[in-house]
Amino acid sequence: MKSAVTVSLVPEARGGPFVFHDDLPAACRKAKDLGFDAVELFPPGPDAVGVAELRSLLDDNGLSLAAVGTGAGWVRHQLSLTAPDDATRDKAVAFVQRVMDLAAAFGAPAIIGSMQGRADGAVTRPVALRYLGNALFKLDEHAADLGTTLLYEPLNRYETNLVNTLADGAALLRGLGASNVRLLADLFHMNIEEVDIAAALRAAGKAVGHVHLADSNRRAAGMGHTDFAPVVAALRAAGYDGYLSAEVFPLPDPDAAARQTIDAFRRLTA
Ligand code: LER
Ligand code: MN
Repeated sequence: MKSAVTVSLVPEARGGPFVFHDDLPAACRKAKDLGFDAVELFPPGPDAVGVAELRSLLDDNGLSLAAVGTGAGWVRHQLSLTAPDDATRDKAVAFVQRVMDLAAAFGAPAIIGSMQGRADGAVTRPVALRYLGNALFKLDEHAADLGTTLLYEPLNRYETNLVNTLADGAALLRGLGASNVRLLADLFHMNIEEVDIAAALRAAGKAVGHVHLADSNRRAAGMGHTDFAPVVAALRAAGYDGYLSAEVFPLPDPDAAARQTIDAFRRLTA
């Protein structure tokens, strides 16, 4: 398994669960100094960071790009894959496709998290799930064209009422026959929604393509009460060799959260 740490460049996400904020060159230097394998990027949009600039930042620091988030489509532009109107859904798909294009230049997947939206008065749950399925179907084809994968992230009940567990996410992807979309297992969401985190990971098996490493309270691993040993054992048993990427609050400060994460990562994967 490989280590990654999150960097957000989205001003609206400053209070959010990202270790580093705003300054990408500084974040890359910190990630390198601490010995992370990669950074995971949350850009304000697909054009916020140029490919050449990002490539030299990564190369200069010996880092890979673990994944790229698309949540700015929601927080900045109120785009959603399950919006009531066709035009907004189409824009949301196009936004995700352009983030996928950026990520694919680095062999990295894009993430569908908050862009999945939620059912509400205007869109019933069955309709929202159909919209989500239609969008993922198109995005699966785009991933195939790019030779990349897309990550779909079940979220906890306070963030979506569409898909909250790995099992429901796996069923959605199976129903679509999507061969280039894999699940993102966020251990914070799973702590709220799963009966047994390790059992859910074992059951999802090869469908898991990425892991957000966070403790029960969304702080760095070891700063809450999740028991990570069975979680990592379950990932090992499933043959998981992807990233454990720290998507956590920068508490007590970004450097301490990053150091706590890499220490925990080394202990858990030793
Ligand atoms: C949101 O809670 C989250 O976990 C992100 O990874 C998705 O946008
Ligand atoms: Mn997450």
